[in-house]
Amino acid sequence: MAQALTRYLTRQSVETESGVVPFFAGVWAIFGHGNVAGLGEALYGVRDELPTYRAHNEQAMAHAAIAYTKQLRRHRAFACTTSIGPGATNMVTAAAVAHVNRLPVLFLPGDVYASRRPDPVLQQIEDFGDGTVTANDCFRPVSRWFDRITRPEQILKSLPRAMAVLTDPAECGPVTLALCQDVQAEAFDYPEDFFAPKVWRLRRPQADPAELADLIEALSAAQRPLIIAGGGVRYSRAEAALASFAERHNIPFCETQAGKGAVPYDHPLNLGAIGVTGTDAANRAAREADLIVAVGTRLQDFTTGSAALFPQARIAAINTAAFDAGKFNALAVVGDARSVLEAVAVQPAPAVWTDGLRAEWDATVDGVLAAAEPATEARVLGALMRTIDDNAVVVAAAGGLPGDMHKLWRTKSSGGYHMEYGYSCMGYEVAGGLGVALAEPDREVYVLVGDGSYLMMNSELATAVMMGVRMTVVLIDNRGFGCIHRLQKATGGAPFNNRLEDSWHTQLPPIDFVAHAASMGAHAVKADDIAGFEAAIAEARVRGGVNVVVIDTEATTGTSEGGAWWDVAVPQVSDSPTVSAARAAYDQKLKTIRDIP
Ligand SMILES: Cc1ncc(C[n+]2csc(CCOP(=O)(O)OP(=O)(O)O)c2C)c(N)n1
Ligand SMILES: [Mg+2]
Repeated sequence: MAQALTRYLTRQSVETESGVVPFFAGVWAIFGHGNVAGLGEALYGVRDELPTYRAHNEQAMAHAAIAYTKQLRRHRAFACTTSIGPGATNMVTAAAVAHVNRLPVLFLPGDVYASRRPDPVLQQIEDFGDGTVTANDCFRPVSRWFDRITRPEQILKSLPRAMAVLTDPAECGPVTLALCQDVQAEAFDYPEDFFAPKVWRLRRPQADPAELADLIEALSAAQRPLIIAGGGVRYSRAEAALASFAERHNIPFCETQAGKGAVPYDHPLNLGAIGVTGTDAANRAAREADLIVAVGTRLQDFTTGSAALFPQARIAAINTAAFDAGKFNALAVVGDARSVLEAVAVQPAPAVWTDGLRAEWDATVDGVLAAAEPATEARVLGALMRTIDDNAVVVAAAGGLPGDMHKLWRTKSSGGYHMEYGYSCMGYEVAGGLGVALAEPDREVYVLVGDGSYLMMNSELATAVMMGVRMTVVLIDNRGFGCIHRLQKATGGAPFNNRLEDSWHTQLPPIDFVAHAASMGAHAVKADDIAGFEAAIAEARVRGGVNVVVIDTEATTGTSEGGAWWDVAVPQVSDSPTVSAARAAYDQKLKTIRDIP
């Protein structure tokens, strides 16, 4: 069965702008007793067509798979295989990352014996009330298609279904096929045509004419329309269509984390980031807009600030997924972003209604980035922007960085801003950088990571060295979970359990990140200040390979410019006067937001 499965994977291709390419770029694998003998043996057999890569942590290898497909806008994907039990459940968080971000990854965890002969087999969790439950059931809520292969012939039905999900623009997300250990090794006479080469097409569903007509009517009536560009713009390859739509109609646009950089930052209609980490330009426009055209976005609370930022505006949502198009009682236009944007034409507005906002914010950013001392996260970003290639890719996921980068980063090329913010999963960064470097080996890749995220998951630094990729990790050390410390203070809380100094300790750990990264084979240096940082980045660019540049910043202050209110529930009852004050302010604010209809 495992041999049939791997052979099937090698026969799946996808149509891209640059021709037909194999859909699966390879398989990330950490072997154990649940997959080494079955799937492992099969992977060895197809190693020339479907390479297997060894990682150090199952979650991290899946992060690399996710970053790879995100960077290639879902055109190609990886499979990830693990042993049963801990190897499998290590991957569940990554499955959630893929699920939230609607990204195709094929998860192939080993599973218990279908025959149950050796039950309880090593690493089998036993359910007292249900013989069909295994550890892999944890994948169910984070898979778009889940199946347990308990007979070899089941893959005849399950693999085509898996491919259909992985390549469908609306259903797209992780697929989990839990492979019973004994079944992997079983023989079956599969029909030859099961292995016929198949070319998948990433379809572009057209919108219903009535929904298009509604959108045209809403656009014609709007006085102050604003477009939100989400990740769907990138997945649909609708960057040019979006810019042209905005230009044709004189409509300004702004960007979510996943949509950022679809159109370069300096496009005259680009107001930049929207939401809790948005620019003043975009957020002011959102507050005043009478029609929000949400293109390919999940309208998540933080990213778009949807409920609080534009409580009154009408929303028209263009999305391949009816699920997303129907949020906030929106005027739903279910269809591919590019197709819809190309199909719509209305009388253009005489002028852009947000004139001046963009330039004002641009000047604000200039000010934030310019100063050199002391080294803040924002100034590190400024220094990086001054030093790197216009076509470089920055990768980040959690901590203070996504907020600062969303507002301040000046993305010059599509795909130059790779932010995992659907799940904002700490530990994505280094492994994600590896995935991006594999996806686009000709672009410079910069991973931006906080000390907290780095400590949570750094193992794939060694894999990156081993695989000879080129990437530079910028490690911002503020001695703890700085952004959560600031959130704690903003909600009236006492500084507690976030910065190292505020956490229970007998001594503060003297973590030497340079020595740590160097021990895994990276070239690591510490920059003492912004000037030293710029020099270190310039050197890394010339050196190539895997570099780590560490710089200290301070955890207490974030970037105060830009931003919007975020709904973070504060206790109604507390002995602390600061918490009670924060709650009173919270209650006031709740009166102004879009309530559940
Ligand atoms: C896996 C995971 N656990 C917890 C969180 C919640 N969280 C978000 S940011 C953060 C702190 C990150 O610390 P660091 O990487 O040092 O960045 P900083 O906040 O200092 O900028 C935490 C705990 C998360 N996003 N992901
Ligand atoms: Mg930190």
